[in-house]
Amino acid sequence: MKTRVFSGMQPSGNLHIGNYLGALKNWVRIQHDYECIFCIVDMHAITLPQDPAQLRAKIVEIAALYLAAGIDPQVCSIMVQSAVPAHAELAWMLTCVTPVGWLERMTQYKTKSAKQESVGDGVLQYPVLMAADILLYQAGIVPVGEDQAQHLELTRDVAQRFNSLYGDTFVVPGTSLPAVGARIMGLDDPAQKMSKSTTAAGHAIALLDPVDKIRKTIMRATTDSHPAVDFATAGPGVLNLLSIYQAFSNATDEEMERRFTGLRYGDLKKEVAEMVISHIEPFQERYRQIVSEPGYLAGVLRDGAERVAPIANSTVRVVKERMGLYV
Ligand code: AQP
Repeated sequence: MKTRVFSGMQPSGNLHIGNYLGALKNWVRIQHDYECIFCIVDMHAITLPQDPAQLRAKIVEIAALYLAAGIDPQVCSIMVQSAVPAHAELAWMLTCVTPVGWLERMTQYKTKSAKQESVGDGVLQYPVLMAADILLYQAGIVPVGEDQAQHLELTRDVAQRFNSLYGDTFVVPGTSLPAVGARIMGLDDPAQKMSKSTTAAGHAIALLDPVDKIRKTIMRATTDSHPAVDFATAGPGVLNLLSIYQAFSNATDEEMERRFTGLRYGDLKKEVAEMVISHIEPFQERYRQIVSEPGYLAGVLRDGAERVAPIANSTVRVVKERMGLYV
């Protein structure tokens, strides 16, 4: 039997090249080697305020982006989190075995709660819901970007705690980070992770940005005061541009050094822009075709949910039995 893979994205904004290089590209690469479930985690998105109509539209957009990136719905299950109620059921049961201190230590909780006057409980519980998503399917591998590594560590802790309290129940999952592109930084500020929720101009390249905008954003990216690429002394902005190029092109470290050493920053940016655009243009063309058939997309999401629901329901049943709930 193939190892099961689970991962997801929040429909909380415009997917950017960080989401693609950190996660989606990896999903496409491994989809034939494992039994994959790729989710649109809408219940995670509502941990922060969302406009309902916009959220509904984003769910469909993200599903179309998964397909445009090359996820094959014949091989993988693509589904929306809220379409399978077992996610919420298991999340509650796991909440009851998770110490609050574990959640308060999460970096994402600290960052997101610092930006708000009043912090919703969902922001704190976010990683428990993520643990439920993964453990529900007994996933062995979870391909994510580096920012989610801490949440995955927590998922393992929750699984181990449950297993030790109630007997072996959950597979303890492993993380899978890409070798290059696990943490793409903001183009305006290479000290900050590229993020959907940062709306500053020049920060991110969205997968659906027009080509002209992509070129402009890259040409204006923050670099450093050196004139040309030197791998030994390059600052974070230049390293970020080089990572973007390398992750899109799959070039080796040696190829990167040969191609870019001594190149002036303006020329580096031109090459990065062309590399990104050469991938994004056909991607956007596929996206347009996919959204022109909304019935097809709805069918993909319905099939995905129908395929995974029996696995999820059977895990919930076992967990209820182990915890002594009424089944
Ligand atoms: N900058 C990044 N570089 C590499 N990978 C990244 N990911 C996110 N940002 C980067 C990975 O993309 C997947 C989907 O993430 P998510 O939708 O759960 O959102 P997130 O991790 O909270 O990241 P965002 O895009 O910055 O969204 P907001 O601003 O809404 O929080 C994950 O695998 C993530 O690691």
